[in-house]
This record gives sequence, C-alpha cells and structure tokens, in this order.
Amino acid sequence: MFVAKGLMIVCDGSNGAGKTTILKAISAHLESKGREVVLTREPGGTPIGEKIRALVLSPETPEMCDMTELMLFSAARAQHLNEKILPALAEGKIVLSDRFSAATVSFQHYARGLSLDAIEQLNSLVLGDFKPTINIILDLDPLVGLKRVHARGEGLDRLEDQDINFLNRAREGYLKQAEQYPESFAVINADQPLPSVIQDTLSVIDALL
Ligand code: T5A
Repeated sequence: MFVAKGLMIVCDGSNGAGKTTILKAISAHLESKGREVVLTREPGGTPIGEKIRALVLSPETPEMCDMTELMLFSAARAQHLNEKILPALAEGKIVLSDRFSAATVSFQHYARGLSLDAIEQLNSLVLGDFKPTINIILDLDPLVGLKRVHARGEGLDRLEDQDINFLNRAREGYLKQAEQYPESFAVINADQPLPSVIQDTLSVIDALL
C-alpha cells in the first residue's frame, strides 16, 4: 500500500453542473501556486477505465442490468486507484478527479435503488480505508444541467437519458451524503455565474492548503 502524501480533491454533483470547467480552474490555480496536479475522471482515468467508460455510458446498451452497471463503475475505480491515484499521491501530487465513489452512492443507491449496504461493501472492497481529502459537490437542478449539456451540442449518455426523477434522486443523494459527512464534503451552489462558482470553489481549496 502506498503512503498518501498528496491531496485528492473530487468534483462531483449533478450532470452538467460544471465539474469539468471548475476542475480546469482549480488545476490552473494550484499550478500557479507551484503544485503538481493530476487531472483525471471517473469512470475512466486509465486506459482500462476509459474502455469501461465507453461501455457503461453507451446509450447503445439500454439492456445493461443495474448490478452490471455497479460492477463496471467499481472495476474502473479499482484500476483508477491502483494505477493512477495512489502512485500520484505517493509522489506528493494533487489529484483532481471528475467524480469518484460518492457518485456510486448517489446514482446506484439513491437514484437506481440498489442496496446501500451492498454499495458500501463494494466501495470498501475497492478502496480499503482510502478516501478523498474532499468531495466538492456542485449542486444544480438537473434540468438546468441538462440544458447546459444540450447547449454544448452533445448527445446524452445512458445515465443522463433517464427520467428527470432519477437525476433528482441522484442530486438528493449528494446532499444527503454532504449532510452525513460534513468533514469530507463541501456543497457549492452551481446555479450562479461561472466566476462566482469558481470563487466559491477556490475558497474551499485554499482552506485545505
Ligand atoms: N456515474 C458515474 C454513476 O452512475 N456512478 C458512478 O460511480 C460514476 C463515477 C458520468 C455519468 O456516470 C454516472 C454519472 C454520470 O451520469 P460524466 O461525464 O461525469 O458522466 O457526467 P456529466 O455530469 O454528464 O459531465 P458533463 O461533462 O456533461 O458535465 P460537467 O463536467 O459537470 O459540466 P461542464 O463543465 O462540461 O459544463 C457543461 C456546460 O455548461 C457550461 C460549460 O461551459 C459547458 O458548456 N457551464 C456553465 N454555464 C453557465 N453557468 C455556469 N456556472 C456554468 N458552468 C459550466
């Protein structure tokens, strides 16, 4: 097991809430302070993880059962942690991840309805006692998020293409986790002009450094 010396910052939340945009701003901010940053994402982040991403998010596999979906997200995470995250942390780098384990609790438990106990057991099998330094949750009405994704001109992935109640339950799942574990979650209102969202997020980051 590597000794983690760096920090792991996760940006998570509603679809289209601005995670990718905000992570780029955090990355530039940290690099301007001389920190070495690894920008990554889930599902994905490694060659194996990116292949799993293509499969699990494909709108062409509507027949995928809920348990297969859960196992694929978890398999991608096991590879991500061991191949990329732990080595980077051991070198003292800051890992910035677009989504991580809180997404499984929100989407596969709160939205899909799989047992929380099963998901926590799987997360602990994959992660052991590892947990991110902070989960920054960009909170946004999923309808607003989907409008942003549409405006970007891209199609919806298999999970975005669920009904709106599914996405609302996932949003509630993030808020419940943040309430339950305030020491490792920070909730940011993502329904503000981008400079304000960036400013609120950087205040959380600076408090960690
Ligand atoms: N999933 C994932 C699970 O079910 N279980 C799991 O365990 C994991 C890890 C992953 C999907 O998989 C699910 C959740 C997801 O459904 P994804 O690519 O992470 O897919 O998901 P998305 O949230 O759909 O990612 P997006 O790239 O679409 O959205 P982002 O990154 O949140 O948003 P971003 O930065 O690309 O911004 C979207 C648009 O909005 C604009 C941006 O310029 C961009 O055009 N924007 C704003 N506009 C106005 N005001 C602001 N404040 C704005 N911020 C950004």
